[in-house]
Amino acid sequence: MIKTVPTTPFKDQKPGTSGLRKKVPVFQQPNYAENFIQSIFDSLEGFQGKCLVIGGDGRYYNRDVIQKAIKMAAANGFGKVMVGKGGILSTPAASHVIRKYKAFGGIVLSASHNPGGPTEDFGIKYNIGNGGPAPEKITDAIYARTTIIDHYKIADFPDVNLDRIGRDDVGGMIVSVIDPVEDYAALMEELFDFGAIRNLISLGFRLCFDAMSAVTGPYAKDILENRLGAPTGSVRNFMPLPDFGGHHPDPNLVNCHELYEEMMSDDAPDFGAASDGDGDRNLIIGKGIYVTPSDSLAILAANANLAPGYSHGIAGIARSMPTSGAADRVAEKRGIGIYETPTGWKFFGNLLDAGLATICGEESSGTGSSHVREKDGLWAVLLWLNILAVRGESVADIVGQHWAAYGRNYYSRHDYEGVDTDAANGLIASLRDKLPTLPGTKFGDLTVSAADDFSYHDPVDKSVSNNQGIRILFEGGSRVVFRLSGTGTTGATLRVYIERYEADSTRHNIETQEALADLIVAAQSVADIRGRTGRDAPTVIT
Ligand code: VG1
Ligand code: CO
Repeated sequence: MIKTVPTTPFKDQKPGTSGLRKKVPVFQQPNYAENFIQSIFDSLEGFQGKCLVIGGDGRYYNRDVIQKAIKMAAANGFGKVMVGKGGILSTPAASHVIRKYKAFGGIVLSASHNPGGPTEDFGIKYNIGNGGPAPEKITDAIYARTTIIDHYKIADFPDVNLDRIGRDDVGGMIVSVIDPVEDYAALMEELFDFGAIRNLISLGFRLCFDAMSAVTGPYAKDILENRLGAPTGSVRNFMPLPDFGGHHPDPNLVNCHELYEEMMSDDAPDFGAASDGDGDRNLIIGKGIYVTPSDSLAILAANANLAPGYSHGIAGIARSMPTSGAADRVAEKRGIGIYETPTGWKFFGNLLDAGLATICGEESSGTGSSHVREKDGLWAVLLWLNILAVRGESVADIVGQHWAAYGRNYYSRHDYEGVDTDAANGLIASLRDKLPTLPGTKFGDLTVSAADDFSYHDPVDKSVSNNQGIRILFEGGSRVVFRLSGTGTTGATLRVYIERYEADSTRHNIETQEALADLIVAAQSVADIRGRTGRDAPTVIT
C-alpha cells in the first residue's frame, strides 16, 4: 500500500559541497529526511522501473534512513533497489555499483569526514547514473523543490532485513542486498598489480592502515590483509561503528596524531595510511615523511603508468582550485591537459565522462580517477603501493626525487572552525570588495600581482559557477586562497590555503610553516582574520 503524506517545507535543506549535512536531531524531526528524499525524486525524470543504489557509511541513523529511502523508492516507482549488507557502502563503492549495474542513480547516506553519533552529523547525497555526485543543476533543483514540497510518498511494508544477502520482492519492487566489498575489491584487482604488491609485502614491507572505525574497515581488511597478505592487525579500527568509536573520521594530522607519531619514530613501518568516514579520502605517510595531498596527486599522476589500469598513460589531470599547482607541473612536462575546478568532486564528473581527465584530486585528501566518479581513499593507497612495489624505493625517496625533478610546492591549509557565521561572511565580503585595489599592494616583500573571486566555466556543459573562492596571487607564483566550508554543520569554517613554489632543490627541506611564514602573515593582514573572527590561531593546520 502506498501512502501520500502531507508535509510542509523546511527552510534549511540546501545541499552544500557534498549533499545535505545536518546534526542527527535535525534529521530526526518528523518528515525531515522524507522531504529531502522526495525532493530528490521530484527533481529526476525517467526512473520508473529502474534501479536505485542505496548505502551509507554506517554512522548513527544510517539504518533508519535506509529503510525510509527503500519504502519511498518503492512508492515513487523504482523497479529495484540495491543496498549494501548492513546498510554499508563506501562512497567509491557506491559509485562503482551504480556504474557496474547501470543503475539510474544512488543515494549515499553519509556526512563523510564529519563526526557521527546521536548528537553528531548525518547526511544525504544523490549520485547520478555516471556514479558521481549530482551536478549543481540537479542540486539546485532539489533545493528549489524542498522549499515548496507539500507531500511525499512512502510504501507501507515491514523493514527490509539488511543483514542477509539476497533478493526479495517487497511491495512490487525488487530489493537486492549485496556484499558491499566484492565488486569494489574486484575492480581494484583489475587496476593494480596485486601480484607485485603481494610480493613486496612478503619480502617484509610493513604497512598500517587506520580505518578510523568507519566504512573502509571491511574493504581494507579484505583487500590489504586477505588478498594482499598484509599481516593481521595491519588494518586498525576496522569495525565500522555508529559513532566511529568517538573518533573524528577526518584523516588529517590532528586526528591521526598517533599514526603520525608512529610513522616518524625509528621503528616506523614503511607505509601508513588512513581514510575518512565514507572511504573517499586518504592520508599518506611514509616512514619519516608526510605526503601532502597536493603532492600525492602530482606523484600519483606522474607514476600512474606503473599500474596496469593506467599503463597506456593518462589523458589529463584535474584539481580543485585551492589544490597546489604541483600537478600542473606534471601535466606540463607530459604535455597532457590540466583542469582547475571549484572545490567538490561534482565538478570532475563532466571532465571524466568526456575523457579529458583521468586523474583528479583535491588538497583535502581526495584523489581518484576515471574508474569511478568519486574520490577513492583505498584506490590512492593501492596506487601508492603499486608504485612502491614497482620502483622498489621508499616513499621519502620518491617524494624527494619528484621535488628535484619538478620543484616543490610548499603548501598548507589553515582552518578556523566554528567561527561566527556573520563574521565569516563579513570577512569574505570585505575581501571581495577589496579585490580591485589589491594588485600592486605590498605585504612585506610580497607584491600582489592579481586577485579575483574564482569562477569556473565548465568546458563540457558550458555551465558557470561563480564565487568559488578568493584568490590572491603574488609576484613569483605564491598565493593565498580564502573560502568558507560548505560541509560543516556548526557556525562557519574559514579555510585559508597557502602555497609557495620553490624550484631550488637545496631549499626543499624547510619546515612547511616556516617556508610559508611571510604568506601566513600576509593572509592575516589582508583579511584581518584576528579582528574579524576573534581568533589568534587556526584550529586545524594541514
Ligand atoms: C570539504 C573539502 C572538499 C571536499 C568536501 C567533501 O569541503 O574542502 O575538498 O570535496 O569536503 O569531502 P568544504 O566545502 O568543507 O571545504 V567529503 O570526504 O566530506 O565528502
Ligand atoms: Co568523505
